[in-house]
Amino acid sequence: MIKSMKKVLIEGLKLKKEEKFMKIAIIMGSDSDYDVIKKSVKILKEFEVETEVRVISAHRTPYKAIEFAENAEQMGFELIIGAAGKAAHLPGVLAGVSTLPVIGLPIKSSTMDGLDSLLSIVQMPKGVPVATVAINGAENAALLAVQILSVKYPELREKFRAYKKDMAKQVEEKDEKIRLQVKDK
Ligand code: C2R
Repeated sequence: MIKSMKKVLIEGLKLKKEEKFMKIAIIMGSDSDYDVIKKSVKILKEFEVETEVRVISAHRTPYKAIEFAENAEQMGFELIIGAAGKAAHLPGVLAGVSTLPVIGLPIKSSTMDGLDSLLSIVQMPKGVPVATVAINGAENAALLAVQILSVKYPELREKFRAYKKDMAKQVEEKDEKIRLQVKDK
């Protein structure tokens, strides 16, 4: 009896811990986008943000896209990154249905160098914002997601602060290196 009560308690605690966990979804229009997306996944892993990656297309699987967007919040997601190339309507459709913040990541996958995706994602009509990053800007999509979630999770803000510090340190090291190189010539 006591043993089973303990089990329930532990299960409950686990659930509570999981509930607290930051969780985002990366929805890409095709698996051919994954080469770019994996850079977002890497960063989100570094920040220990739980990330689910799915292939769902507003064009090829429209009902699934709508169903996902309708249920995303209930599934525990707090933010969606929508990544697509060509006529990239996916992030806009997700943002049209869900109230979660949507980051749009234009993928360079056509003969138009990704400008088609960028314009399809960034030129949203008022009322349905999609926070669009650069063409193939997978790292910034992940970092922006971290920054948005850090409003709720202070530990993420601290990690992001450390990330920025480390980035500045790297630039300073490069500056020092190039100055020495030029001086030696
Ligand atoms: P394939 O390589 O599968 O032919 O896809 C994908 O994101 C991909 O970059 C080519 C490109 O089509 C994009 N795609 C969209 C959508 N679904 C797929 N833009 C959409 O619903 O917006």
